[in-house]
Amino acid sequence: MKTPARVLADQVNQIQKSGRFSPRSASLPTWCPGCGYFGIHQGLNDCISSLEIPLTQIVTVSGIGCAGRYPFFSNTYGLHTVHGRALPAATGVKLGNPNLTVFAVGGDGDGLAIGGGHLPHIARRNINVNYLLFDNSIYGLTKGQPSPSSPMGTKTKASPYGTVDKPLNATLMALAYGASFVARLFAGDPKGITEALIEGVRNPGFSIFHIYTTCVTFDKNFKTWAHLKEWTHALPQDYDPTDLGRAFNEVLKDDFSLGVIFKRDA
Ligand SMILES: Cc1ncc(C[n+]2csc(CCOP(=O)(O)OP(=O)(O)O)c2C)c(N)n1
Repeated sequence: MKTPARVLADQVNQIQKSGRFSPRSASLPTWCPGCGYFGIHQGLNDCISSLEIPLTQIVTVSGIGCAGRYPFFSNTYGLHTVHGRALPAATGVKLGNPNLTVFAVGGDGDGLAIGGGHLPHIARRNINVNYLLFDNSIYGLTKGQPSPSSPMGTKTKASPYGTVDKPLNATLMALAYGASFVARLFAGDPKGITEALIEGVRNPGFSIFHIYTTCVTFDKNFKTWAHLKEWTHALPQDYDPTDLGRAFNEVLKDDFSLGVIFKRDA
């Protein structure tokens, strides 16, 4: 009798042999119904399909969390590593085989708390990894504690009187650390995610995609779908993403303008 893993592997092989090019895994995502991560999944899958990179040439690397489960739901090679270590693991993959297209994925807890020390270094080394930061401002997998990007006053079971710390701004940090490509996006706009990803994957060097998303289960008040839809909007029409000074000014004055914030050819 075939093991479940064998059945799955056979299905994936069949899809690949049939010439159908789908980055969607045979395993369906286990995220909660309504989770913002479905929009990101759609955006990344459409990017991979449009770029027509063979699935065998792509590796998706994650840490731990609901976002960390991502590699299971993608028909690329994948590494589900330990909490906060997606970026160093992705660096190793890319250095081991520079021909691969490498995506690192993870939540705001994974990337800004326990793994926060890795972002400056992958940026200053300018490793050609594409990092999707799923920012729902909450620790989803461990049932809703506040994260370093939670707005002040966020009430959770672990912060019943509201958080008192100022949130980190991942877009601003990425600019300060010298990332070559910085985009700020919204899970409710998968098309926008796809477009930015295509541009970022083509741009050499480290690319970060800071994606606002929501945790429908543990955040009923702060970064909800309704609020994110109301707050987010496009960058100004005359915006020039090659001007680093303008990028800093934009991000300091507006938390919710979306698009390619900065890019350089490096
Ligand atoms: C070393 C270590 N510390 C703590 C944990 C517990 N833990 C698992 S996931 C997680 C936070 C996940 O939050 P986030 O990265 O924002 O991802 P999300 O679940 O929201 O996608 C924590 C603290 C762990 N697995 N390993």
